[in-house]
Amino acid sequence: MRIKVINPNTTAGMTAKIGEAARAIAAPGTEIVAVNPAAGPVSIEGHYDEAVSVLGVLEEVRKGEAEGCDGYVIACFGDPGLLAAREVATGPVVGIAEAAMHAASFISTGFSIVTTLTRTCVIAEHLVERYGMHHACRKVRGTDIPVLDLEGTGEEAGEGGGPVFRAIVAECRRAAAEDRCGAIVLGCAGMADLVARVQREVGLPVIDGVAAAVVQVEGLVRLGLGTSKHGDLAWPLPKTYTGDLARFAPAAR
Ligand code: 2AL
Repeated sequence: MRIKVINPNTTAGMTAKIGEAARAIAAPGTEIVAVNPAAGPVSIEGHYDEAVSVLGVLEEVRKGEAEGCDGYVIACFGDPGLLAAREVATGPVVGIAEAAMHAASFISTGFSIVTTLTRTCVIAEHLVERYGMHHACRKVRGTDIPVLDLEGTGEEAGEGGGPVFRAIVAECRRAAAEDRCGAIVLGCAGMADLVARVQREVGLPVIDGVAAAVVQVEGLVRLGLGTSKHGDLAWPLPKTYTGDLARFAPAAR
């Protein structure tokens, strides 16, 4: 099985880290193809970044169809372009936020999300509503860590983990003490390499959406399930797109 893991931002180091996390959890026989779009924001930290990133995500899914990919992971916690990506995919497409929240809901009655900049909290809160997780999500907590400050905070940061790692652990501990949560969801793909060490420090289940989404896609593919082409996730209607976006025009199928 071949799963394409798409980092919607264009920071190659982060894509490599996401690919490593995906490969570490993938079953033997699963090939992980980790990519980022050629153009777009270097990090996604707001509605505008997210909107601009969506075309790159869609381009990677469209290429993935030609490459024979069996499924896709959208590896940014805003799940940018999720439903549009499903329209152009044969196999399942799973976002890391939805995968992590669903995993958390299976192992706890309540979870908190620990994310990056406080301004991104509302993006996660909107997803909580959209996925029907408002009864299970106790709180979305910002750390005011910029996404690119997560680079170099894994094992390479050495004993103690460095200030960024410590700040994430401190926020997770506050969540555990104050939110009545049974699990914590990490709210950024750039935290994928921290999950085991954060869990050790915090002492309750901590979920990385990249790993959760890979396992979810593997499971759906093994079940023989792809994206439904009945109704709104059917292939986009063929039509002309004009100007710079002409290459995104859906072809007749
Ligand atoms: C993210 C993420 O997962 N990737 C990115 O660029 N921004 N999420 C976030 N909450 O900052």
